[in-house]
Amino acid sequence: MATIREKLAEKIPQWREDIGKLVKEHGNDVISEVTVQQAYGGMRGVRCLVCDTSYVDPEKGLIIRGHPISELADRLPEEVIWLLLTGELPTPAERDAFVEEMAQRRKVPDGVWKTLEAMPEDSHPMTMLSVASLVMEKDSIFKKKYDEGIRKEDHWIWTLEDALDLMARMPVVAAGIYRLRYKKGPRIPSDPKLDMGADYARMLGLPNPNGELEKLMRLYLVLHCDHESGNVSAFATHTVASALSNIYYAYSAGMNGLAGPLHGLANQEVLKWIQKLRERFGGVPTHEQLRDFTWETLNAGQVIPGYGHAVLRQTDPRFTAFLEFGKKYCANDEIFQIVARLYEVVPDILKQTGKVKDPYPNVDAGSGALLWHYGMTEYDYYTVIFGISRALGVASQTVISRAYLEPITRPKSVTTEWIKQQVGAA
Ligand code: CMX
Repeated sequence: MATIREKLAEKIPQWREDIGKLVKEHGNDVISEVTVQQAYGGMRGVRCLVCDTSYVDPEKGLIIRGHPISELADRLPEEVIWLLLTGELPTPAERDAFVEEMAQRRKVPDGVWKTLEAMPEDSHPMTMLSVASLVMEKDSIFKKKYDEGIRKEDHWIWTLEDALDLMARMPVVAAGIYRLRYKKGPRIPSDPKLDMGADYARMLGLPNPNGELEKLMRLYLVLHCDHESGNVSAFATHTVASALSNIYYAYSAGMNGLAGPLHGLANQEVLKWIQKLRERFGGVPTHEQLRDFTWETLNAGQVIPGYGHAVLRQTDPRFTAFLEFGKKYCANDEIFQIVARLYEVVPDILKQTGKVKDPYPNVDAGSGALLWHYGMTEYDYYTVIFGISRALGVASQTVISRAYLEPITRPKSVTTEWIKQQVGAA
């Protein structure tokens, strides 16, 4: 039975050969063009990145290495890591050994806790997460090996070591942040006998009725793990790592992007918005009240958090997976009922605006309601869980980029004057 490193060592030469041949034979073929609108419009739709860990189909949503995300909802996060990295699901024996390997990697250096404890008490938990990653940077194995002098062909090996350490440690760090930031008492140590999701749920110290919180955390870690490479957190991670900065620097950069309200912070914004709704109407509002509130938000020039997407054009299957979980385990919860009712109201309204390209819910629309149900009411923490899940994807993408021997990212910018001349504008 192969370890993940052996598995990759077996596959990478073939991947390199395939890509080398593709670039040699088709290097000058055009796969995308760039319009003036795209240059000013966040490069939306420009095909200029390669990501083999996952793909987002506008109609079907996230597909990980050929598997629609809905098919992976019952898998362990560790199985999904294996899939992201190798392109295959592990055999049961490979899975069990890998779960054990990842558990052994959960050791968080003491300096992380000391630094987090020294931060201002009202620091945002995402700032704490990003800082924790930077604190671990000094022990990067890739950095050490690079300083000693290693061949470019071998960069992926030490990047993999860092990537697996990062993925394994971040849930421990995140649980520690939760306990510290919200004064929940001492940290609960990791239990190496548990898988990543169950261990994280346990370290939070929240009630876990019938094992439901641990099921939710596994689901959470799987659903947010990757979303191809053009989103802000993945692209930021990719760009920083392309300078051969180690994974801790790169992931921290990605998390700083995830902390934006148009990206990962939207799950916190959803709960904030729902709280306002609840306060205004008391209990679960009627459809009419929800319509009024949605229009009021739009007319105030604000976005409806949890709705819309730069790539998707249908209900996000990750939202559907959370909705199904909620229907099964917390159908009577008021916040969950509001989320479900908003889904019946908001898309029609966003369509009426005539400008929103994707009027449907994204992953952030439903995730917070479930966390709230299980007692995690500190909604400014929610993006942290998104972040530790996203470590799985962005760290895997970094390993693959190094396996592909990708160079430093450096697109060309142009000036407005240049564009005017180019298109013959006055
Ligand atoms: N509510 C109100 N207006 C919205 C909207 C929403 N949920 N989604 C898009 N729009 C507006 C845009 O602001 C834009 O308006 P202007 O032309 O006045 O600037 C217009 O519709 C067109 O935007 P778009 O092409 O449909 O969407 P973008 O690709 O530019 O942006 C996104 C995508 C996600 C930033 C946007 O839909 C949004 O702000 N959604 C709310 C925040 C959110 O849920 N973010 C989480 C996304 C998932 C994630 O990354 O975690």
